[in-house]
Amino acid sequence: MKKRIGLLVMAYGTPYKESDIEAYYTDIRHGKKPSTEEIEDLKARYEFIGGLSPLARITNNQANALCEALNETYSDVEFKLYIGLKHIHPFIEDAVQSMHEDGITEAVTVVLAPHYSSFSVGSYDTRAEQEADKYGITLTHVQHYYHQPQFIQYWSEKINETLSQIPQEEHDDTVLVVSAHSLPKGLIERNNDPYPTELHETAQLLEQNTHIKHVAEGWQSEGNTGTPWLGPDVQYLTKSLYEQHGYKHFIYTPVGFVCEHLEVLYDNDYECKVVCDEIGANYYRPVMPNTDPLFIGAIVEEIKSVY
Ligand code: FEC
Repeated sequence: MKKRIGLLVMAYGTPYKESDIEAYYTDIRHGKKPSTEEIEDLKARYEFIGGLSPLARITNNQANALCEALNETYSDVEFKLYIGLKHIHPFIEDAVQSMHEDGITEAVTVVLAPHYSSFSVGSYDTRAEQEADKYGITLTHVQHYYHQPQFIQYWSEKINETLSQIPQEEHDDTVLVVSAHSLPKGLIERNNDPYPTELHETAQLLEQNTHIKHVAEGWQSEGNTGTPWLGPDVQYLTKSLYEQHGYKHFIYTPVGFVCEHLEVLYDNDYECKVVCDEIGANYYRPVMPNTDPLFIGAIVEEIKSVY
């Protein structure tokens, strides 16, 4: 008889329909309603990427693929999947409540984000813990998986494949931009948060495992809070790398994200591409991990190390 436990997969969440956008954005702003102009701006970005984001669909596919892989890997445990989102239903709390209703007393949690920050993964975990405490459910958290060999292998293969499209003699004129979502700088520094170090280690591992000659680290998708965020921003970085080195090819790997969604399809594929077009350089962005077996395998390995 297998032991039955919960698998709580947590992710950012995205509007399911246009009329969800305002409430979703208000939730991101901790309940403070954005201005009409900000809402219109966000709507325009969603429209630009085709109406809405593919994030909801891909999150479901990733969670199902992970649960299936875990059930194949563990002979003595049966994982039952629950999806809990940060900014839209089913919220993290809804998922924990469903576990309780199903009689689950133990669960493994994982956030669909590879690097740990107390402001990203840590805040998901805290919300899950607070709800689980009400029902006496024990949670084991995966904190990060950026260092897992299969995660690095996924991105390394994609980078080498992209490099193979660029003439060999121009590899010295090619740079890899490794990025994650920016966060407010003050918060990160005051809390000695591991987030910037984890991105740096990811960039180093990619440099060691690929044929790329030049690697730069950047931050993207920063919010508009009037305070400094982690930088350099990828757009600014693109311009300054071009001014300093005259690179002809820019390969963007937004490794802080795990699938195609607004922040990749707009902030990379539109905004960074605009800068590349301006400076006359070529823009490349390999396909995101989505449900690639190497990506799913990386999370399975990390779960095996904690549970
Ligand atoms: O495809 C989609 O529909 C949703 C894509 C999406 C992902 C995502 C991931 C992260 N965020 C993180 C932090 C912040 C902070 C603020 C913030 C604001 C937004 C807005 C949208 C949005 N984020 Fe997001 N984020 C995604 C979408 N994010 C939309 C609001 C408009 C805008 O600023 O563009 C700033 C809040 C504020 O204004 O006060 C902070 C972090 C991640 C990566 C980790 C994770 O996935 O949890 C960190 C995907």
